[in-house]
Amino acid sequence: MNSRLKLGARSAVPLGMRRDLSPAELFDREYPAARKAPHLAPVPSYARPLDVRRAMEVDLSVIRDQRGDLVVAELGKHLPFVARRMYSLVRVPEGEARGGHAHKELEQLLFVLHGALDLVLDDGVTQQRVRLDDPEKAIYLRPMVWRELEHFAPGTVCVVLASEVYDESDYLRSYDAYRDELAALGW
Ligand code: T46
Repeated sequence: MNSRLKLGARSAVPLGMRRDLSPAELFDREYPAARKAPHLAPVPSYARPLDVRRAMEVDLSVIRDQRGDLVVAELGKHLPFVARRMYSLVRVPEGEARGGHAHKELEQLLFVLHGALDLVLDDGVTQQRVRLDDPEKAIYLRPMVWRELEHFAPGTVCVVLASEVYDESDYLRSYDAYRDELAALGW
């Protein structure tokens, strides 16, 4: 009788309390809050904040052996959102710049698979230039970070994982509109 009671009590303990949560389970628990208030959300444990608010650096995992390096970006370990789209910037002509916009809601993880570029970030107050030249280093951008990409080295391959499918209405493509949106949000 007693042992049956104990068994029943044990099975009433929520799943997450009985063992360590996996990175993906931790992500599921913490992410809804981050999504609701990205300007207040804590920095994920695996990310380092940059000077620009809502922008962070993430070290991807590398598995090295004699066949080469395998670089991993995994949900809850390096990737702070569910990726619904991937796109890449390739064959960028010398001297060309890209970006020049912010996103209202989109989150992104950017990294270069090959080559190098300058990512110029701006949160409306602080600007920061980050040289991306290492496939093991990624930049996580929460919403409302103005970005420009320039000084692409020849042959650069830049990959972006994005939290949403393409939606032009998510873009703020003028810096004035970006500043107005920041003011409206009170950020
Ligand atoms: C970003 C930087 C790093 C689509 O139709 N689907 C897509 O998924 C994307 C990303 C773009 N487009 C269209 C929209 C434009 O008509 O492709 C055209 C070129 O896009 P855009 O001028 O925005 O490209 P970039 O390189 O300036 O910016 C892109 C991303 O749009 C943006 O989210 O953060 O890369």
